[in-house]
Amino acid sequence: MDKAWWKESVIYQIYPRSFCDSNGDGIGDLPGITSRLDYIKELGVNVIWLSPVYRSPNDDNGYDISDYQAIMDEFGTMADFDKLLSEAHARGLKIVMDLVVNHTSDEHPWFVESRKSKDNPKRDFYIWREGKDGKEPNNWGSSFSGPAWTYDDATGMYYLHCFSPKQPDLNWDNPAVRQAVFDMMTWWCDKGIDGFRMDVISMISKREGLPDMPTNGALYASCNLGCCNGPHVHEYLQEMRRKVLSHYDLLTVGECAGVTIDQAKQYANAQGTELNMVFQFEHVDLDGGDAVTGKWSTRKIDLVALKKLLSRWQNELDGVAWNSLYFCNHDQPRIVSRLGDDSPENREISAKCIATCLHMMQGTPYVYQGEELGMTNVPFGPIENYRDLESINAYRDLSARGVMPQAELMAAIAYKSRDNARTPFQWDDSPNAGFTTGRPWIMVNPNYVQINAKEQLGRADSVFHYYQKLIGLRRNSPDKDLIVYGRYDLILPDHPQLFAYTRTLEGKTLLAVCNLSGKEAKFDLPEELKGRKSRLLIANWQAAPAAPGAMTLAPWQAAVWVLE
Ligand code: TEU
Ligand code: CA
Repeated sequence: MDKAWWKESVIYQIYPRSFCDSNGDGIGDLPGITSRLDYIKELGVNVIWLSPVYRSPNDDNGYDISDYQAIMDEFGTMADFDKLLSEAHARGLKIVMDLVVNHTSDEHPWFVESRKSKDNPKRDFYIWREGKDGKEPNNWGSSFSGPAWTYDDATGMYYLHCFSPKQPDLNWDNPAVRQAVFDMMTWWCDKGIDGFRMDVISMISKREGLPDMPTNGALYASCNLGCCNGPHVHEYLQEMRRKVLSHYDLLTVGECAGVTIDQAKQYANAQGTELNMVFQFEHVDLDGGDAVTGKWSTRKIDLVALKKLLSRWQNELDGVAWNSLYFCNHDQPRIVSRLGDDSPENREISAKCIATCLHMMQGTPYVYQGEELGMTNVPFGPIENYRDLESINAYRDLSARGVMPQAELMAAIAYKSRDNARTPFQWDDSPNAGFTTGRPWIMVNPNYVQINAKEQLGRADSVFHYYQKLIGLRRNSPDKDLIVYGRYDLILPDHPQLFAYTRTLEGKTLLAVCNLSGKEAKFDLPEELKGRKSRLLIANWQAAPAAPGAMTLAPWQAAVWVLE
């Protein structure tokens, strides 16, 4: 068991645009974040991950960067960033930056140059190809609808963009691109930041020859097929490790679309030649549609499938790599509305149940802003109320092509839109949830009157205080090593309601039992765990027994015991 601070950390993700607005323009900003550091500290996490704060035309809310070494005007200045960093450090909070280097904005000076002429020195910073028979160079599609290629008049060629046309993909096969990225990373490290979350880093090495890929009946082949886990990705990450990461003590997590367990063992290998850990997508893809509808479906996650999948990640990475633990981020709908029950009766207990299930696993947990309050999906209504380009493009594309009935499409967008995670943080019950004194850039969830931080801070049994307790157990309690490093074993693999598992370390066993269903569930202690001295670690109901035994769990009940 190799110990590391990043294995013992809990990370809080901030989506700056929606966290706290300090100047009334309706957009969250850096001074707003700084003003709320005490809140984050109180939750008990030790690391903050900031979604991108760099200069950006905001086609994709900062994931389209036009200057990596400047702050987005709406978020403040570099002086505001330096203040945030030093105020965070003063509180023992580390700051991890988002690193978006699979692509830049089309307004980045590199691309502005690159598109000018075929012999421009920056031409090969991006991926340019001639059309084929008057059409795109291959059949790849963008993750945000339409083709992954856009024709550029200036030179009569196409450039590749796995995301929006305003996010051209960098050409990582060009050593000058790699060096420019490494220099930029070094500049941030020298500033004193504490790590990187690397956006779609699994996509930087494209398949040799950019071949057509299978469409599986869709209009285009998913560009993931041509870009994820490509031929040189590990080589480039090892170079990044040698040239940048190895010189600092950082937390690194790669967002790895399309990553398999076997690939993750390499990306997050225990020898430390690449990244600390990855974000995998298999569990959040469990409720997707087919190749044509993509993620747009209202299907629910099958619990048995979820258990088997997460357990495989737990077991296979043990000792050879390291897991990240997440259900929520700025791209995912709210987990209480997805896996739990967001009705007034069950919202809090189901949010706590899901949190228990995730936080007692092996890996580094990530909490996305508002998750710690049990914030829910949002009743957006008509498409005009959405802001996310993925949702808006999907609406246009799928409705134009009549892929599914209109009502079904709107239901799928309401259920899955990334905007569900992006409405303003609910601070209190004052107008606009205390997020801004102005007009918020995206609607506020009307349930802020009931669900807000102020109310929860003042109530001992709130979701906030439950997260605080879970995080405290992992960060500083006598059972910390067991929670962070213990071996994971799933029990009752086929039980349709209970997600139950043990964690074992040096003769101590932790038992987590979570009823992830809206019905009562019967549990019996497995023979091999009987007869041991036990104590209750945490539970989401008052009368949880001090020792586990045969019992009936009410809907959404969860408890954790330690058996000595
Ligand atoms: O997301 C990458 C990614 O895989 C997403 O396209 C994901 O599949 C989708 O959001 C699910 O609906 C990263 C960022 O997290 C996302 O916010 C960016 O839009 C994207 O990269 C492009 O930078
Ligand atoms: Ca502002």
